[in-house]
Amino acid sequence: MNKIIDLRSDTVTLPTEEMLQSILNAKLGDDVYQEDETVNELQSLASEMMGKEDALLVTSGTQGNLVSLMAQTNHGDEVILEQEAHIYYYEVGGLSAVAGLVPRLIKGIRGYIPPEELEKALRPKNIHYPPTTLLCIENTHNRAGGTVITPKQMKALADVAWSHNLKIHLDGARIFNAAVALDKDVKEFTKYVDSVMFCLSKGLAAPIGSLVVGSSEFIEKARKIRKMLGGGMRQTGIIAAPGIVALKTMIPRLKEDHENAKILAHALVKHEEFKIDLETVQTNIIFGHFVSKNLDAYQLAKELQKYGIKIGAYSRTQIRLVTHYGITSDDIKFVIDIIDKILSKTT
Ligand code: TLP
Repeated sequence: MNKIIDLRSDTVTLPTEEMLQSILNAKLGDDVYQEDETVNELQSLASEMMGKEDALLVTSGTQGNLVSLMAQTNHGDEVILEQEAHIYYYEVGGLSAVAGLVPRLIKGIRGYIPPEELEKALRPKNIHYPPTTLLCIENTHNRAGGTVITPKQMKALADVAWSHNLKIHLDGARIFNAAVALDKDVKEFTKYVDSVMFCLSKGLAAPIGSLVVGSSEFIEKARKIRKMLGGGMRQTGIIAAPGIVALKTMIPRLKEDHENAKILAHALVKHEEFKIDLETVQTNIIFGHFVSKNLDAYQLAKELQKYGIKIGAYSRTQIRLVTHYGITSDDIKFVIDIIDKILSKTT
């Protein structure tokens, strides 16, 4: 069997040899007592890189977002999100089911809420309305196709949100992809938000874990909520050690993933069946539609599987392909050749 080329997500990345070695050498302790030296080192590194006071290791991006939302709001508050936000779309409704929040959705442009739309959505104080206390931003924006929200755009949102006393939470699962795409320090983005969640286990290839960062006061609350949600872990250094390697070694190479995604997207749109807005292919995600008389997106995914290629098919037309560590430029060439072959047979 050929190598499996798994383009369903960058969550499938496997740890590097150095990450696996780091687990064996990690200094461990009980992290509920905050005595795991490796966790403490990762949290210091994360807060320094993000330009915030403190950080907290959490099990997943979903847990990190939930913990952050709960620490930033009170039960019953209204939270503003872009219409296709991961927190709203893919996190099992935890924001309402667990955090007791009312989502207010605003349609964005390539994942970006226009500041004037945010301004319009903010209602004056009135006995009938829930208090609006939080704005969520997602960068890069997953369902918009991995699009980048620039620091200038983030500032424009922060100017509106902060002037109305809203807190801002960044779902920065892939914030390093945004930073690498614009060749900017990640702090250029994070300075316009109060809290950030970012993932170690996507493009950075660590096996497990995400971090939440923000002020010391916010992290103190977040730590308690994480415990309530069952995320108080013990010798978590075995998760933190590969996370440190991820932050120290894996960020610059995200550029390769972005180049591979562009090459692949440009090759796909040569076939009229692929409807992909190339302007959205700014990082490692290709999100679009596949429309053909003879084959739907599910069938295309099945055909590709025969050659060891996996893609995301989300509906009869909607597809997603994600490049990442482990996908080489030769793999991309192979995928392009196989798609040419399948489409020449079926059309
Ligand atoms: N996204 C996953 C799936 O849930 C869709 C993926 O394959 O892309 N924020 C953003 C923007 C994300 O894309 C994800 C994961 C998360 C949060 C949640 O992270 P995890 O999977 O660690 O809970």
